[in-house]
Amino acid sequence: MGHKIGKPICFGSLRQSAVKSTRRASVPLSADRYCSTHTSRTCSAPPKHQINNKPSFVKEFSTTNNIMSLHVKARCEIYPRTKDVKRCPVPDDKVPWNVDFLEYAPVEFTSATVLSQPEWADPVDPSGIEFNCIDKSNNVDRRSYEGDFAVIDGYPRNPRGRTGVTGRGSLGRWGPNHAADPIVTRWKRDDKNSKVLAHDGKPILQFVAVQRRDCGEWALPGGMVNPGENRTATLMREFGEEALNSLEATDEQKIRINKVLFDFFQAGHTIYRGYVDDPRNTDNVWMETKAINFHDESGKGVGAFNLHAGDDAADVQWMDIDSSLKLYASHIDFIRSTVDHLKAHW
Ligand code: RP5
Repeated sequence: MGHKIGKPICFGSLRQSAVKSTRRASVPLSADRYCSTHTSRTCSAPPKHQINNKPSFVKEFSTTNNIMSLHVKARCEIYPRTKDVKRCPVPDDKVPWNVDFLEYAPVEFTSATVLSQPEWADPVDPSGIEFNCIDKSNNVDRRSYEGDFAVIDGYPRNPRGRTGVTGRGSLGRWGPNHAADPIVTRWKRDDKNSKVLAHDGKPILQFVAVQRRDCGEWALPGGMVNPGENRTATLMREFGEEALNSLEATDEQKIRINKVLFDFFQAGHTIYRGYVDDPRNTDNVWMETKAINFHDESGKGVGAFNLHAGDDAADVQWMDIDSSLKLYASHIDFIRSTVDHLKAHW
Protein backbone atom coordinates (compact mmCIF):
# COMPACT_ATOMS: atom_id res chain seq x y z
CA MET A 1 0.00 0.00 0.00
CA GLY A 2 2.05 2.87 -1.25
CA HIS A 3 0.23 6.08 -1.90
CA LYS A 4 -1.34 7.91 0.93
CA ILE A 5 -4.73 8.50 -0.58
CA GLY A 6 -8.05 9.74 0.53
CA LYS A 7 -6.82 12.61 2.59
CA PRO A 8 -9.40 15.32 3.13
CA ILE A 9 -11.20 17.52 1.96
CA CYS A 10 -11.89 20.53 -0.14
CA PHE A 11 -13.90 21.39 -3.18
CA GLY A 12 -12.85 20.65 -6.70
CA SER A 13 -13.82 21.83 -10.11
CA LEU A 14 -15.27 20.38 -13.25
CA ARG A 15 -13.07 19.39 -16.09
CA GLN A 16 -13.48 17.98 -19.53
CA SER A 17 -14.93 14.52 -19.69
CA ALA A 18 -12.10 12.06 -19.80
CA VAL A 19 -13.58 9.93 -22.53
CA LYS A 20 -14.89 11.59 -25.64
CA SER A 21 -17.42 8.89 -26.39
CA THR A 22 -18.86 9.43 -22.95
CA ARG A 23 -21.59 12.01 -22.68
CA ARG A 24 -20.47 14.61 -20.18
CA ALA A 25 -22.41 15.55 -17.11
CA SER A 26 -23.74 19.06 -16.93
CA VAL A 27 -24.74 19.21 -13.29
CA PRO A 28 -22.67 21.39 -10.97
CA LEU A 29 -20.10 19.89 -8.68
CA SER A 30 -21.73 18.31 -5.71
CA ALA A 31 -20.72 20.08 -2.52
CA ASP A 32 -19.51 16.87 -1.00
CA ARG A 33 -16.60 16.61 1.35
CA TYR A 34 -14.31 15.13 -1.24
CA CYS A 35 -12.03 17.49 -3.00
CA SER A 36 -12.67 16.13 -6.41
CA THR A 37 -14.06 16.42 -9.79
CA HIS A 38 -17.25 14.54 -9.44
CA THR A 39 -20.04 14.87 -11.94
CA SER A 40 -23.00 12.71 -12.40
CA ARG A 41 -26.04 12.34 -14.58
CA THR A 42 -28.88 9.99 -14.57
CA CYS A 43 -28.18 6.90 -16.52
CA SER A 44 -30.63 4.14 -17.01
CA ALA A 45 -29.58 1.58 -14.48
CA PRO A 46 -30.12 -2.03 -15.44
CA PRO A 47 -31.97 -4.18 -12.93
CA LYS A 48 -29.58 -5.20 -10.15
CA HIS A 49 -29.72 -8.89 -11.04
CA GLN A 50 -28.18 -8.15 -14.43
CA ILE A 51 -24.98 -6.79 -12.94
CA ASN A 52 -23.58 -10.05 -11.68
CA ASN A 53 -25.25 -12.53 -13.97
CA LYS A 54 -22.49 -13.22 -16.40
CA PRO A 55 -23.98 -14.22 -19.73
CA SER A 56 -22.36 -17.28 -21.20
CA PHE A 57 -20.90 -15.34 -24.15
CA VAL A 58 -18.85 -13.06 -21.92
CA LYS A 59 -15.20 -13.77 -22.53
CA GLU A 60 -12.86 -14.89 -19.75
CA PHE A 61 -9.58 -13.01 -19.86
CA SER A 62 -6.49 -15.09 -20.01
CA THR A 63 -3.50 -13.83 -18.05
CA THR A 64 -0.16 -15.25 -16.96
CA ASN A 65 -0.75 -18.50 -15.08
CA ASN A 66 -4.27 -17.46 -14.39
CA ILE A 67 -7.73 -16.86 -15.71
CA MET A 68 -9.38 -13.70 -14.52
CA SER A 69 -13.02 -13.17 -15.29
CA LEU A 70 -14.74 -9.92 -16.15
CA HIS A 71 -13.92 -7.16 -13.69
CA VAL A 72 -16.49 -6.91 -10.90
CA LYS A 73 -14.89 -4.91 -8.07
CA ALA A 74 -13.98 -2.22 -10.61
CA ARG A 75 -17.76 -1.78 -10.97
CA CYS A 76 -18.57 -1.58 -7.24
CA GLU A 77 -21.52 0.70 -6.63
CA ILE A 78 -19.84 3.45 -4.55
CA TYR A 79 -16.31 4.58 -5.38
CA PRO A 80 -13.95 3.68 -2.48
CA ARG A 81 -13.52 6.25 0.29
CA THR A 82 -16.39 8.37 -0.94
CA LYS A 83 -19.96 8.48 0.22
CA ASP A 84 -21.78 9.62 -2.86
CA VAL A 85 -19.65 8.90 -5.90
CA LYS A 86 -21.93 6.34 -7.44
CA ARG A 87 -20.79 4.48 -10.51
CA CYS A 88 -23.04 4.32 -13.53
CA PRO A 89 -24.14 0.66 -13.42
CA VAL A 90 -22.56 -1.44 -16.16
CA PRO A 91 -24.17 -4.83 -16.78
CA ASP A 92 -21.78 -7.67 -17.53
CA ASP A 93 -22.65 -7.81 -21.20
CA LYS A 94 -21.94 -4.05 -21.60
CA VAL A 95 -18.47 -4.12 -20.07
CA PRO A 96 -16.52 -4.64 -23.34
CA TRP A 97 -15.96 -1.41 -25.27
CA ASN A 98 -16.91 -3.09 -28.52
CA VAL A 99 -20.47 -3.66 -27.29
CA ASP A 100 -22.74 -0.62 -27.85
CA PHE A 101 -24.06 0.99 -24.68
CA LEU A 102 -25.70 4.22 -25.83
CA GLU A 103 -27.10 5.10 -22.40
CA TYR A 104 -23.66 4.84 -20.82
CA ALA A 105 -23.10 7.98 -18.72
CA PRO A 106 -20.17 7.45 -16.37
CA VAL A 107 -19.63 9.69 -13.38
CA GLU A 108 -16.43 11.72 -13.46
CA PHE A 109 -14.33 11.65 -10.29
CA THR A 110 -10.79 12.52 -9.30
CA SER A 111 -9.93 12.80 -5.61
CA ALA A 112 -8.68 16.00 -4.03
CA THR A 113 -5.37 14.40 -3.19
CA VAL A 114 -4.72 13.38 -6.77
CA LEU A 115 -5.78 16.81 -8.07
CA SER A 116 -3.28 18.46 -5.75
CA GLN A 117 -0.64 16.61 -7.79
CA PRO A 118 1.61 15.02 -5.20
CA GLU A 119 4.87 13.60 -6.58
CA TRP A 120 3.24 10.22 -7.31
CA ALA A 121 0.47 11.73 -9.45
CA ASP A 122 0.36 12.85 -13.09
CA PRO A 123 -0.77 16.26 -14.28
CA VAL A 124 -4.51 16.87 -14.66
CA ASP A 125 -4.18 16.99 -18.43
CA PRO A 126 -2.75 13.76 -19.87
CA SER A 127 -2.22 15.13 -23.38
CA GLY A 128 1.54 15.52 -22.90
CA ILE A 129 1.99 11.92 -21.80
CA GLU A 130 3.15 9.22 -24.18
CA PHE A 131 1.49 5.90 -23.40
CA ASN A 132 2.37 2.29 -24.21
CA CYS A 133 6.06 2.95 -23.60
CA ILE A 134 8.44 3.79 -20.77
CA ASP A 135 8.04 7.47 -20.02
CA LYS A 136 11.69 8.45 -19.75
CA SER A 137 11.05 11.99 -18.55
CA ASN A 138 9.49 10.68 -15.34
CA ASN A 139 10.90 7.14 -15.28
CA VAL A 140 7.35 5.78 -15.24
CA ASP A 141 6.37 2.56 -16.97
CA ARG A 142 3.32 3.45 -19.09
CA ARG A 143 3.09 -0.02 -20.63
CA SER A 144 0.42 -2.55 -19.78
CA TYR A 145 0.90 -6.26 -19.21
CA GLU A 146 -2.31 -6.58 -21.22
CA GLY A 147 -0.66 -5.30 -24.41
CA ASP A 148 -1.17 -1.91 -26.08
CA PHE A 149 -4.25 -0.10 -24.83
CA ALA A 150 -6.35 2.49 -26.64
CA VAL A 151 -5.81 6.19 -26.04
CA ILE A 152 -8.87 8.23 -27.01
CA ASP A 153 -8.26 11.97 -27.43
CA GLY A 154 -5.27 11.74 -25.11
CA TYR A 155 -7.11 9.69 -22.45
CA PRO A 156 -6.05 6.06 -21.89
CA ARG A 157 -8.90 3.55 -21.93
CA ASN A 158 -9.23 0.68 -19.47
CA PRO A 159 -8.34 -2.49 -21.42
CA ARG A 160 -10.86 -4.56 -19.45
CA GLY A 161 -13.81 -2.36 -20.34
CA ARG A 162 -16.28 0.04 -18.76
CA THR A 163 -16.32 0.78 -15.03
CA GLY A 164 -19.01 3.47 -14.67
CA VAL A 165 -16.48 6.18 -13.66
CA THR A 166 -14.11 8.38 -15.68
CA GLY A 167 -11.17 10.44 -14.40
CA ARG A 168 -8.49 9.17 -12.04
CA GLY A 169 -10.49 8.45 -8.92
CA SER A 170 -7.83 8.01 -6.26
CA LEU A 171 -5.11 6.60 -8.51
CA GLY A 172 -2.26 8.87 -9.48
CA ARG A 173 -1.22 7.70 -12.94
CA TRP A 174 -3.27 7.96 -16.08
CA GLY A 175 -3.46 4.46 -17.57
CA PRO A 176 -1.77 1.56 -15.76
CA ASN A 177 -0.71 2.05 -12.12
CA HIS A 178 1.92 -0.58 -11.46
CA ALA A 179 2.14 -2.46 -8.17
CA ALA A 180 3.97 -5.53 -6.88
CA ASP A 181 2.51 -8.10 -4.49
CA PRO A 182 4.60 -10.51 -2.37
CA ILE A 183 2.83 -13.78 -1.60
CA VAL A 184 4.90 -14.97 1.36
CA THR A 185 3.97 -18.50 2.40
CA ARG A 186 4.87 -21.22 4.90
CA TRP A 187 3.23 -24.50 5.95
CA LYS A 188 0.99 -24.54 8.99
CA ARG A 189 2.75 -26.64 11.64
CA ASP A 190 1.75 -28.22 14.95
CA ASP A 191 3.63 -28.27 18.29
CA LYS A 192 5.90 -31.03 17.01
CA ASN A 193 6.73 -28.99 13.92
CA SER A 194 4.83 -31.38 11.63
CA LYS A 195 2.76 -29.99 8.76
CA VAL A 196 -0.93 -29.77 9.59
CA LEU A 197 -3.01 -31.70 7.07
CA ALA A 198 -6.58 -30.84 6.10
CA HIS A 199 -9.39 -33.38 5.72
CA ASP A 200 -8.35 -33.93 2.07
CA GLY A 201 -4.88 -35.02 3.23
CA LYS A 202 -3.22 -31.93 1.78
CA PRO A 203 -1.05 -29.61 3.90
CA ILE A 204 -2.50 -26.28 4.95
CA LEU A 205 -0.65 -23.27 3.56
CA GLN A 206 -0.41 -19.94 5.38
CA PHE A 207 0.39 -16.57 3.85
CA VAL A 208 1.22 -13.13 5.23
CA ALA A 209 -1.96 -11.08 5.06
CA VAL A 210 -2.33 -7.43 6.03
CA GLN A 211 -5.50 -5.63 6.88
CA ARG A 212 -5.76 -2.47 4.79
CA ARG A 213 -6.40 0.70 6.73
CA ASP A 214 -8.41 2.27 3.91
CA CYS A 215 -11.18 -0.34 3.70
CA GLY A 216 -10.54 -2.92 6.43
CA GLU A 217 -10.20 -5.76 3.91
CA TRP A 218 -7.42 -8.35 4.18
CA ALA A 219 -4.91 -8.23 1.37
CA LEU A 220 -1.43 -9.07 0.21
CA PRO A 221 1.17 -6.62 1.56
CA GLY A 222 1.77 -5.12 -1.87
CA GLY A 223 2.29 -1.56 -3.00
CA MET A 224 2.98 0.78 -5.85
CA VAL A 225 6.21 0.60 -7.81
CA ASN A 226 8.04 3.91 -7.42
CA PRO A 227 9.47 5.57 -10.55
CA GLY A 228 12.60 3.74 -11.65
CA GLU A 229 12.27 1.11 -8.91
CA ASN A 230 12.67 -2.56 -9.77
CA ARG A 231 9.92 -4.86 -8.55
CA THR A 232 12.07 -6.85 -6.16
CA ALA A 233 12.92 -3.61 -4.37
CA THR A 234 9.21 -2.72 -4.22
CA LEU A 235 8.36 -6.15 -2.81
CA MET A 236 11.02 -5.94 -0.11
CA ARG A 237 10.14 -2.37 0.82
CA GLU A 238 6.39 -2.97 1.05
CA PHE A 239 6.74 -6.27 2.91
CA GLY A 240 9.21 -4.72 5.35
CA GLU A 241 7.04 -1.66 5.99
CA GLU A 242 3.66 -3.35 6.26
CA ALA A 243 4.37 -6.78 7.71
CA LEU A 244 7.52 -6.10 9.78
CA ASN A 245 7.03 -2.41 10.58
CA SER A 246 10.54 -1.72 9.37
CA LEU A 247 9.86 2.02 9.30
CA GLU A 248 9.98 1.99 13.10
CA ALA A 249 12.74 -0.56 13.56
CA THR A 250 16.08 0.35 15.12
CA ASP A 251 19.06 0.56 12.77
CA GLU A 252 20.27 -2.78 14.04
CA GLN A 253 16.87 -4.43 13.44
CA LYS A 254 16.70 -2.86 9.98
CA ILE A 255 20.03 -4.39 9.00
CA ARG A 256 18.87 -7.82 10.15
CA ILE A 257 15.49 -7.53 8.41
CA ASN A 258 17.07 -6.37 5.16
CA LYS A 259 19.63 -9.16 5.19
CA VAL A 260 17.01 -11.90 5.60
CA LEU A 261 14.60 -10.28 3.15
CA PHE A 262 17.29 -9.69 0.54
CA ASP A 263 18.21 -13.39 0.44
CA PHE A 264 14.61 -14.59 0.70
CA PHE A 265 13.31 -12.30 -2.06
CA GLN A 266 15.90 -13.46 -4.61
CA ALA A 267 14.10 -16.68 -5.52
CA GLY A 268 10.44 -16.14 -6.16
CA HIS A 269 7.94 -17.81 -8.43
CA THR A 270 5.83 -15.45 -10.55
CA ILE A 271 2.20 -16.30 -9.99
CA TYR A 272 0.55 -13.54 -11.96
CA ARG A 273 1.18 -10.40 -13.92
CA GLY A 274 -1.56 -8.27 -15.37
CA TYR A 275 -4.68 -6.31 -14.61
CA VAL A 276 -6.03 -6.18 -11.05
CA ASP A 277 -9.78 -6.00 -10.47
CA ASP A 278 -9.30 -3.13 -8.00
CA PRO A 279 -12.25 -1.06 -6.73
CA ARG A 280 -10.29 2.14 -7.50
CA ASN A 281 -10.14 1.45 -11.24
CA THR A 282 -11.93 3.75 -13.64
CA ASP A 283 -12.34 3.94 -17.40
CA ASN A 284 -9.03 5.84 -17.58
CA VAL A 285 -6.88 4.40 -14.75
CA TRP A 286 -6.38 0.90 -13.48
CA MET A 287 -4.15 -1.24 -11.29
CA GLU A 288 -1.75 -3.83 -12.66
CA THR A 289 0.55 -6.01 -10.64
CA LYS A 290 3.20 -8.66 -10.63
CA ALA A 291 2.45 -11.14 -7.83
CA ILE A 292 5.37 -13.32 -6.78
CA ASN A 293 5.34 -16.25 -4.37
CA PHE A 294 8.20 -16.55 -1.86
CA HIS A 295 7.84 -19.82 0.01
CA ASP A 296 9.67 -20.70 3.24
CA GLU A 297 9.57 -24.50 3.06
CA SER A 298 11.17 -25.12 6.44
CA GLY A 299 9.44 -22.23 8.20
CA LYS A 300 12.74 -21.30 9.81
CA GLY A 301 13.54 -18.15 7.82
CA VAL A 302 10.92 -15.46 7.19
CA GLY A 303 8.38 -18.05 8.34
CA ALA A 304 9.75 -17.64 11.88
CA PHE A 305 9.62 -13.84 11.89
CA ASN A 306 7.33 -12.07 14.34
CA LEU A 307 5.01 -9.94 12.26
CA HIS A 308 4.26 -6.32 13.19
CA ALA A 309 1.79 -4.22 11.21
CA GLY A 310 3.18 -0.92 10.01
CA ASP A 311 2.59 1.92 7.56
CA ASP A 312 -0.79 1.47 5.79
CA ALA A 313 -1.50 -1.89 7.45
CA ALA A 314 -3.79 -1.93 10.48
CA ASP A 315 -3.04 -5.57 11.27
CA VAL A 316 -0.96 -8.46 9.98
CA GLN A 317 -1.05 -12.23 10.43
CA TRP A 318 -0.08 -15.61 9.05
CA MET A 319 -3.47 -16.53 7.59
CA ASP A 320 -4.61 -20.08 6.89
CA ILE A 321 -5.62 -20.58 3.29
CA ASP A 322 -8.81 -22.28 2.18
CA SER A 323 -11.61 -21.66 -0.26
CA SER A 324 -13.62 -19.56 2.19
CA LEU A 325 -11.11 -16.66 2.19
CA LYS A 326 -12.29 -13.23 1.09
CA LEU A 327 -9.58 -10.78 0.05
CA TYR A 328 -9.13 -7.31 -1.42
CA ALA A 329 -9.32 -6.78 -5.20
CA SER A 330 -8.39 -9.95 -7.11
CA HIS A 331 -5.87 -11.18 -4.53
CA ILE A 332 -7.85 -14.36 -3.96
CA ASP A 333 -7.06 -15.38 -7.56
CA PHE A 334 -3.33 -15.04 -6.85
CA ILE A 335 -3.68 -17.09 -3.68
CA ARG A 336 -5.62 -19.78 -5.52
CA SER A 337 -2.84 -20.05 -8.13
CA THR A 338 -0.24 -20.27 -5.34
CA VAL A 339 -2.18 -23.13 -3.75
CA ASP A 340 -2.12 -24.97 -7.08
CA HIS A 341 1.59 -24.27 -7.49
CA LEU A 342 2.48 -25.64 -4.03
CA LYS A 343 -0.15 -28.42 -4.06
CA ALA A 344 -1.72 -27.21 -0.84
CA HIS A 345 -5.18 -27.63 0.63
CA TRP A 346 -7.86 -25.32 -0.77
C1 RP5 B 1 -3.79 -3.69 -5.58
O1 RP5 B 1 -3.47 -2.49 -4.90
C2 RP5 B 1 -2.44 -4.33 -5.87
O2 RP5 B 1 -2.59 -5.71 -6.07
C3 RP5 B 1 -1.64 -3.96 -4.64
O3 RP5 B 1 -1.82 -4.93 -3.64
C4 RP5 B 1 -2.27 -2.67 -4.16
C5 RP5 B 1 -1.38 -1.46 -4.35
O4 RP5 B 1 -2.05 -0.30 -3.95
P1 RP5 B 1 -1.79 0.37 -2.54
O5 RP5 B 1 -1.87 -0.75 -1.52
O6 RP5 B 1 -0.42 0.94 -2.59
O7 RP5 B 1 -2.85 1.35 -2.30
O8 RP5 B 1 -4.50 -3.42 -6.74
